[in-house]
Amino acid sequence: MNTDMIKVATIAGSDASGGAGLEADLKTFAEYGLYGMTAITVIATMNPNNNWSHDVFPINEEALKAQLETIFKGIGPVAVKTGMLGTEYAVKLAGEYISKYYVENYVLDPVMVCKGAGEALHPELNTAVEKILLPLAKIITPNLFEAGQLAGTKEPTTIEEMKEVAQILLQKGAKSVYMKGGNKLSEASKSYLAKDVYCDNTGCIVLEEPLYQTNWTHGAGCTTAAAITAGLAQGLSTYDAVVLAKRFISQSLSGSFPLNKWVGPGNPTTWRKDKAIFGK
Ligand code: PXL
Repeated sequence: MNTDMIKVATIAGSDASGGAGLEADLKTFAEYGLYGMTAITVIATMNPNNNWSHDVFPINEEALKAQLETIFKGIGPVAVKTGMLGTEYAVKLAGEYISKYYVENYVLDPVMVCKGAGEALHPELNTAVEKILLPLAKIITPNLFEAGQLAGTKEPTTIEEMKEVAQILLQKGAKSVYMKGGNKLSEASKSYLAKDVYCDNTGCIVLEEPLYQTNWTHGAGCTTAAAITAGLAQGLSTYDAVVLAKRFISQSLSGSFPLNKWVGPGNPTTWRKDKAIFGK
C-alpha cells in the first residue's frame, strides 16, 4: 500500500476542449506524480458554429459544496489551486474551505479571461476574489490583463511596469506574485524570450525561457499555476516551485499542437524527455 501519495486539489472550471481548466490541472498533477482531485465550479464550452465563442454554465451551490466536502473533509489535499470560479458563491465557498482546513499551499490563479475572449468574463467577481481569496494565497498568478484589473491600473506592457503592478498587488496583501508576460510582452518577440516576473517582499526576479512562435498556447496559464501547486505540494519553496513550473510550461509549449483552426494547447507530457535527460 502506498501511503506516501501526495494529494492535491483544484477548484476550477471544466474546459470541454480539454486544454485548459481542471483538465489541464489534472494532466499537470499527473506529470508531477501527484494524485489530483477536482471541485468543478463551471463548465466552459466552445461553439464551433459561432467561431469558437465561449459559454459558461455554473455548477449549482449545493453541488459545489458537496464536492468541497468530499475533498477537504473526506480526504485532505496538501495543496490547492483555484482557477475559473465563475460565481460569487464559488469564491465564498472556496475561501471558506481553504480557511477552515488551514490550507497553506494555496495558489490563486485569478482567471478572468479565456484566450481568444477579449473581455473579462465576470468583472463583478474581481472584488470578491481580492477581498476573500488574495489574502489566503501563498502566490497569485495573474496574466498581464488580470494583473492590471486586480491592481486597478492599466495593463502592464513592459518588465518595469510588471514589477510596479506586482508591488501594488503585494501591497494589497498578496504574499507573492508570479506575473506571466509570456508571449504577450512586446519585448518578448524582440528578445525571443518568454519573460515572466516573480515578486515577493524580498524583491523581484525575471524568469526567461525560449519564446516559441506558436498560437497554440491554450491552457498555458492553468498549466503554470497547476505546476506551481504541484511543486509546493512536493515541499518546494514558492520560488523553486515557480522556477520548475516555468521550465514545465516551456517544455509543454515546445510541443504544442492545434485542435482545430481556432485553438491548440501545449503538451504537458513533453517534459518527460527533459526529465529523462536531466534525471530530475
Ligand atoms: O485559460 C483560461 C481558462 C480557465 N478555465 C477554463 C477555461 C479557460 C479558457 O478556455 O475554459 C475552464
